[in-house]
Amino acid sequence: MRRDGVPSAGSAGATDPGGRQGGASREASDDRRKGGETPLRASEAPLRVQRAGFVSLIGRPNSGKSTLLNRLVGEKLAIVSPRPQTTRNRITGIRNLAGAQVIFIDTPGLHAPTGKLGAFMRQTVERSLEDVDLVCVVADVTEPRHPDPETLAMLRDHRGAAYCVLNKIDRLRSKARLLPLIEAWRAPGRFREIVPVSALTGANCDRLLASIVDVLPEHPPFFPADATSDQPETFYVAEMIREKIFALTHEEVPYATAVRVEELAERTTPQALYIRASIFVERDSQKGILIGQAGGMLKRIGTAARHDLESFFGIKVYLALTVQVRRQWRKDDRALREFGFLMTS
Ligand SMILES: Nc1nc2c(ncn2[C@@H]2O[C@H](COP(=O)(O)OP(=O)(O)OP(=O)(O)O)[C@@H](O)[C@H]2O)c(=O)[nH]1
Ligand SMILES: [Mg+2]
Repeated sequence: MRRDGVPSAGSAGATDPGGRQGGASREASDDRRKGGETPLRASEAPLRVQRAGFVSLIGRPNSGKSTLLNRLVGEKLAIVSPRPQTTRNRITGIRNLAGAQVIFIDTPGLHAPTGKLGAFMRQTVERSLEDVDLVCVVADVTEPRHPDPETLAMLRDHRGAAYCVLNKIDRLRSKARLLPLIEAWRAPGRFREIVPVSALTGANCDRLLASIVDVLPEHPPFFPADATSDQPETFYVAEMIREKIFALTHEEVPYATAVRVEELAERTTPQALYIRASIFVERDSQKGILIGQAGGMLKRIGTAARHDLESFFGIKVYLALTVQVRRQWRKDDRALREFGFLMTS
């Protein structure tokens, strides 16, 4: 998602109804000519099957769903933290490949919902199972329960294909430890494939992506070839600020925090992005922690977020943050709606 005029892959050239890029096929025929072969006429060119579809990533909190989404899409779209219940919304990430477009949906971790925000997060997972072509259950191999009964229960009403992704294999001391886990997830007979990966190192993620593409239906792309998400930029900005709050504050504070972007404006001379955002907490004591001594904590959050935003957008970013108290916002329908946590339908 660059704003510095650097074209993203596939942005040049029109896409025909079959999803092939004009530019790309021209290049291919130039190559053939260089190699001394007679170029194929359009009618003789082998037809590549175009696939496109939606893939949900579900699983227990902290299993690595967001890390996997970022890895499979090839861009950091979802925030990650070592603590559970980091993701609150449905996050989409689009991977465009030659002949396929995969739309991944990252979801909040499956846990017993507490309060209205918890109920929203749960509903978000349930909705993410509707109308998808594939569900990937992401399970952390270092967790004690395999298969996790709650995750299996979630799949009970889902009729479509499901894969089990055994994540964090980099943390296993020996590969032999993987075999009983594979058997445990195979036993219910629910999963078409069981794929061990490390979302962190990328190990086996290409194989996972290839087998995901295999089950997608033949369909033209749903989004333009250079799209990486369907969410507005303001959503990512708010999420990146929230990620820094997860990284720098403790206990209840990150869970009691919501971020709203009030203004996002691009100016051209010099080219920069001006962002103004509010951080909401539930109590004065939390506000004190977020601001810190002499504003030190807010400054650290702002600097860390600005750094990431600059590499995300590819241009200079000015970021102004303020902290406000909105008492009990996690129980307040109006506040929840305002911060984007109520289903619209
Ligand atoms: N060692 C290792 N750590 C990983 C791997 N994948 C994710 N992690 C770490 O696990 C933690 C949780 O990762 P997330 O991607 O935020 O997990 P999540 O499933 O999205 O969590 P929620 O949004 O809270 O449900 C982070 O500290 C990640 O760096 C992996 O393959 N190996
Ligand atoms: Mg997450």
